[in-house]
Amino acid sequence: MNVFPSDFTWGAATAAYQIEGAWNLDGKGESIWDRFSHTPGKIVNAANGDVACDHYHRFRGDIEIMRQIGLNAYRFSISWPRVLPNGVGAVNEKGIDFYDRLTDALLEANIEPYATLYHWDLPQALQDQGGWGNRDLVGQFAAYAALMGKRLGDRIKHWATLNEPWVIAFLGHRSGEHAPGLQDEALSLQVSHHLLVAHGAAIDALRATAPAVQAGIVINLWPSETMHNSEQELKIAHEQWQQDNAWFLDPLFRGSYPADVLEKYGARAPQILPGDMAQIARSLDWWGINYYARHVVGVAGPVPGSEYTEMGWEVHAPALERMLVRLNTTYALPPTYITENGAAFADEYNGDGRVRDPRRTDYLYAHLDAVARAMQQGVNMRGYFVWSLMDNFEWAWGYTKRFGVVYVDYATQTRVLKDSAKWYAQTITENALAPLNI
Ligand code: IFM
Repeated sequence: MNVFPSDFTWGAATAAYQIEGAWNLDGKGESIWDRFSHTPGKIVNAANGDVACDHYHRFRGDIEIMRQIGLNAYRFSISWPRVLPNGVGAVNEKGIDFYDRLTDALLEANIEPYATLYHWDLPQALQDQGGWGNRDLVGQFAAYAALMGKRLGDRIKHWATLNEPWVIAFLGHRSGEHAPGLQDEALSLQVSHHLLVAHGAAIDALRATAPAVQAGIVINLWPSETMHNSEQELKIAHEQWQQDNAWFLDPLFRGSYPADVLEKYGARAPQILPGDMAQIARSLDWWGINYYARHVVGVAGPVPGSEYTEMGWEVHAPALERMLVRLNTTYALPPTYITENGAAFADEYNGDGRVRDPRRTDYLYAHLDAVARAMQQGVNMRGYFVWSLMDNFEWAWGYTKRFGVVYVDYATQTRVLKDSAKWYAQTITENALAPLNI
């Protein structure tokens, strides 16, 4: 049985648009996800985040649930248009009040808040001026970061600038399956660069306004592994790693883009201004990895013998251990967290007070075990956040994918702890992986 350090952070994560609801209440401005989800044809079943889990009104009950699970940390995001309806300029005090109350209630419950400044809900007013393709966003994001540092930095110690820049750049601006729904590769590459520069500018802004903060970023990583280890497969896997992961990691931890990827993009490569790379490579107090699955090169369709989640993602925890060890030998890493890890399964609730989700518990067990193994090999892991605290709006998939360790009945907003939440609670209490058969 793996024992974790006594100061290990045990958390759960959510994001504003996925749970808050109250999309136009108390002065909140429109976000690109409000606009996108209200556009016919974009989201499964025409769902939207107008109400979502109604967390805006139910956050105290949700904190009570966190307490029951025994979490010592909660990762959430701040909705930029809730606090700055136009993205810049006039502050919406009622929006700040919400995050004030949430923060105070978390601290009262002895739950450490981990705030993310940007989990995809850009103010629509800024999108109307070109969104992340517009370099002005760098200064505007830094100003937003400074505001939040000033207003909440006395109580929130851990801040992440961005959540998953890969998704923002490429699902939002290349494939178009996420807001703002654009399909332009050169734009997506410029966006990825603006995101990274904005991240560095926000790190400076946070530190300038709240010197005691721990500032970091959250990156989603999908390692590419091979089926037969042939030379050809290894080459493709390497190229995928460079293009998807090193594209963000090298600038952050080395101050340069991978030369092979820049060369491949040629004229589509982003415009980089003097000083940008140093701005991106600011030292970080911590960083988070969101890990769900791996890509496997050399197999068409499912990997024989592997299990898949409702998202169609392979369940394969050993790839997490291998990736953590590899990252640790490749870069000089700051303290590292898993800021998201979890699985969607077709959970059902029959009203008897229990949601039986053994496959999720197995998934969490295997991935936490991988984290523990990586720690034994010297990786400086400080904590783990399950995705997600509760079922929520899964972006283009609407409410059809349930990732929570807490079940949400959307018709009544009833919450029910799934069996996986009970297993996680026991693991947290023991600070060691609980047996699977509880
Ligand atoms: O729901 C998302 C989250 O917003 C970002 N990371 C991946 C999760 C599951 O797709």
